[in-house]
Amino acid sequence: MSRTGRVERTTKETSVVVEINLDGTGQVDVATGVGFFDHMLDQLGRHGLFDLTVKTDGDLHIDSHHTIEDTSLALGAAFRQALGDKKGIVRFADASVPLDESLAQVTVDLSGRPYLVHTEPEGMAPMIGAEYDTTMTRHILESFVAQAQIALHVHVPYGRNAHHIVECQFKALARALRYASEIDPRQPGIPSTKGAL
Ligand SMILES: [Mn+2]
Repeated sequence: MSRTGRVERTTKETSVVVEINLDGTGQVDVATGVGFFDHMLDQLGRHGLFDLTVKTDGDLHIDSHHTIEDTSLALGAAFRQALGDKKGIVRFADASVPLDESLAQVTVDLSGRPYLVHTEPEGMAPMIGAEYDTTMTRHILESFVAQAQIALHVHVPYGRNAHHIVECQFKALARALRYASEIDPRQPGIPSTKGAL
């Protein structure tokens, strides 16, 4: 049974295509037009061992907001689709990933209910490169969570460099999503006393 998702999302602001294979090897082909965001999606696929294709054609003449937000919504929807009925999955996972002076701690429940808790150090640099507004990190996570329908807690208890602070979050997110979505050989059914997730 292949655990894959494919989502096409087109509005007057953006056109997005996302394909994901949860049981991949980290093959990533990403082009959103926003370099730093591509770098983050690359981390997500590589460290999640997801095969991930993302193509976004967005209204970058305005700014990168719609491009980043809509890509994140489509990615969340594709992830949800790939999980299918969630039979046999581990469901809960956490991962801590340092990047030099910064640390990210991510905990996830593939619960069927969207909820985000997110904290970052105060006083981050407002931009990474010319196109990535650092307040977008929370917006990416909110958008992903809304469509993936997961509970996601992301904390950066300390860090200084904005690039490091954001990148360690995507690496830890990748690892936590990988472990939570893996098949648990001891757990044949849907891991919920409700019988559904
Ligand atoms: Mn928005």
